Amino acid sequence: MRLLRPLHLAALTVALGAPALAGAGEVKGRVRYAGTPPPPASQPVTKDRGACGESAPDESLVVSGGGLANVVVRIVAPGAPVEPRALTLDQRGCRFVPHVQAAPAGSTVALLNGDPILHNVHGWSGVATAFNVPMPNPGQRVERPLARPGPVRVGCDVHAWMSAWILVVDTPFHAVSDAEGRFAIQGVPPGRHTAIAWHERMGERIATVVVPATGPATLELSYP
Ligand SMILES: [Cu+2]
Repeated sequence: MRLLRPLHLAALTVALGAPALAGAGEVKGRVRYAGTPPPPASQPVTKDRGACGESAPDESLVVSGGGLANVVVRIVAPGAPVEPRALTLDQRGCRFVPHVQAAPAGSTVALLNGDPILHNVHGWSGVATAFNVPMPNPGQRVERPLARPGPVRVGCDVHAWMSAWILVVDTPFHAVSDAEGRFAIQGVPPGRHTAIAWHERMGERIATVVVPATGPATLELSYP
């Protein structure tokens, strides 16, 4: 029994240390939409109604319970190593899914056609074409690189109402707000950081967040 005692002490130390570190490096919070949002809008579907339905929701401003969805929140971290990721942008019922996502430069996006009709996926970096992919076949999958930081606006040349955004970032620390505006970013080093929020219609907001050595940091952001 005497030999076991140091092991018990070690286990106790780990158990006591764990709660203090819970949430360390996490930046979480909510993006609020202050004021009364405009009523949800829809866009007319002008062709392929069999596959696309009668109307399509306008996803450019989605507010639920005062929270703003589809905001990319990122933490500025020069020199932090970034891991390229493999994104997926599906097309279902003549909508892009998801509407907004983010990834570091050097990542790839796999374009999928989940519909039984022709789509033509057209990505724009500002006024320059980032990719332009005709997708006539159901189940078709085509990968394209996301080379440099900045917003990529994605449309379909066949269906004018289709819209998605990919924010290509230069930091590993980023997240997209959910339907209630909530977000959580993991692994942020302790210290004072600049946070940048980006929304496709309302642009950027800048805030400061202090990440403690233990426990999470809370970041509240507000539009418009
Ligand atoms: Cu289309």
